[in-house]
Amino acid sequence: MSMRITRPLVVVTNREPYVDEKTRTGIRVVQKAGGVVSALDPLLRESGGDWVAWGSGSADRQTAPGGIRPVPLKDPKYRLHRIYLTPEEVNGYYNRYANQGLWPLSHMLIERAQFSRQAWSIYRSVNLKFARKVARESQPGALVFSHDYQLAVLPSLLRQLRPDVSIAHFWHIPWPAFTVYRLCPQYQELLRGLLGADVLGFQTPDDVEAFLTAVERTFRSVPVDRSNHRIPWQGRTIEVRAFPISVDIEDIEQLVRTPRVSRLAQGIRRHLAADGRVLGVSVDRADYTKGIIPRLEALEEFFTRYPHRRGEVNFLQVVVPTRSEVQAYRLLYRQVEDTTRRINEAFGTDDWQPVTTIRRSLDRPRLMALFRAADFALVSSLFDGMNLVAKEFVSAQVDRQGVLILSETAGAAQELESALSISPWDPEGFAATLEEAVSMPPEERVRRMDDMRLQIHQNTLYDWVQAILTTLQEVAGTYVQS
Ligand code: ADQ
Repeated sequence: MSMRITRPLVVVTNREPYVDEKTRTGIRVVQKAGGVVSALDPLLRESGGDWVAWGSGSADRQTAPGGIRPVPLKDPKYRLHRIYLTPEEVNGYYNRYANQGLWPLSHMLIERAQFSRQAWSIYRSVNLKFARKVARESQPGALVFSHDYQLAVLPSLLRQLRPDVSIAHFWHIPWPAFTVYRLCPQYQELLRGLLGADVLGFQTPDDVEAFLTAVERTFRSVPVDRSNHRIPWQGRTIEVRAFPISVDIEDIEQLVRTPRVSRLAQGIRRHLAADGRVLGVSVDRADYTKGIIPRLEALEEFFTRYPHRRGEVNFLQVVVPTRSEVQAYRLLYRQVEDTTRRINEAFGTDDWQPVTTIRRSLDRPRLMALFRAADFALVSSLFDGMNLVAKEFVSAQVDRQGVLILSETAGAAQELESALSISPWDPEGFAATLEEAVSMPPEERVRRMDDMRLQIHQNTLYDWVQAILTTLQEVAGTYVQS
């Protein structure tokens, strides 16, 4: 990626881009793939800079003398600064306040949200630890690009320590309605924390509106400029904008066309779509926001209402357990297994099983081969900031015969308008849409897929980074047209 960065860049995330793990024979480097890492790692490798993150790997201290891990280890291009957290800090900051408080609240699943002053105090002190590290490592006038709900108060803490730096903070998950957001006991402190940034990025225009409303309702004397999405705050003006995150579609297209991935895709079809069977897929972290149980219930409804489809459709879901320290997540996986079993017992025959659930993380070639091979993909999130799986599926569909069924409450639905839209709360409607997908004529599939592919080509992962950093440089007064 080529873009002009006029000042030293510092990226700040909770998770680190490279985790070093001890093995019996030495050290294994685990690269954390995901939107942010895939976009910012190449940029930092090209332009140099710093990345500050929680050092969570078992060999992290070993490979980072003085807390600095060169990236790559041989022939370093940038520095990864690791912050080490005690088990109590991980629990209070990450498992409790962020994942059991802010995560469910932001997805408007309020019954799941739990807050406590003790967890808040740890959350705040870990944010301060991050802020101090960034303050120490940033060069004068640096551009700081920080991320997400784990680090909501970092921007203002950092600004107090280093008024010379410019800060963009990106919120990856939905911003809830104010009536919901206000349920968080620390909602005012969190807003003040975020308002330390110069640029605040959200996934969709709806999130931007909801955030502006929260500021207006909380600080009634602040004249929020709703038409220009600007907030005057403590002598500065904060830009609040939608920057929908995306994927590297060209890279995915190239990958799925390689002989290896093409062969893998053919193998998947031979195995799961033989004899004219239709293959549907879903891929998610085992998170209750992804609507995995409602999706399975919709499939149950589908096979009940359209009995002629029994034996014709194979549904494969790849679910990778996450956040297993939190009980709700452990319970969810068990529920997914139980529901899968129930459907298979109800409808399965000697030579056909409607649903296969695999518990694992697929590597990129296998994941993309699966997306290329599938006839339809189901994304059924209850709420979702964006949902990159939807965009990855579309990107991998170079044959343009697949159908995307997408929850209207996922951020991606605001861009991918040619997907078949469902409500995860409406099993009968969801089942009818599944039937529509399975019986869709080839020309319509191509037309819809072409529309969505064009959309992603027009806003790739690199456009996302570029838009945010350009805005930040404009605000910092350092933007130079290249
Ligand atoms: P997530 O909630 O993690 O991200 P998502 O956007 O779907 O959700 O990204 C998940 C990523 O993990 C995708 O790249 C996907 O391919 C991969 N993945 C998931 N399950 C996998 C499996 N079993 N095997 C291999 N890979 C798997 C948060 C927000 C989203 C937002 C992103 C980025 O919740 O709404 O889109 O950040 O901003």
